[in-house]
Amino acid sequence: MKIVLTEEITKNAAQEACEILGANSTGFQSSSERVQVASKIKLMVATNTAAQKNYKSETGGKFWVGAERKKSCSTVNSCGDETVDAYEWTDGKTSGTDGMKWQSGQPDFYQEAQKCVIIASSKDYESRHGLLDDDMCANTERVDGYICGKSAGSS
Ligand SMILES: [Ca+2]
Repeated sequence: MKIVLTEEITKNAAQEACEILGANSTGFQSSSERVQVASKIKLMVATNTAAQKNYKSETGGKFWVGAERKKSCSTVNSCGDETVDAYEWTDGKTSGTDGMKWQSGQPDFYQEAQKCVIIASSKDYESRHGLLDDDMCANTERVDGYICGKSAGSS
């Protein structure tokens, strides 16, 4: 798995950047995998001045991951439990929802426009660090990077 620090990148551009590396925007198979990535993000951000600005904000910095809202779940609560039924991993390898742990009150499918998913990095708001939130796929605000991994045929 590769964590890339960058700024102002859309989800689509992040996916394309992962493909150039022979990978995909990645999901998390388990909570321990997600926590491991969050720890690595914390170390990387600690030495990156640009990312630290978002790291200290309430929302935190955002790293795109390989999950999206299911196309069939077009309105809030249209698919049962939003935290387990409304989103799916998109890397073609990750399964289940063990690694899909959301921030409090998320996913909220805000304005029914937030169809992509980020993992947050936050220093001053530890309760959000390493947890997921749904966000608009074209959003670049407070985006600090993306995470690649798990293309078909690799690990
Ligand atoms: Ca959200």
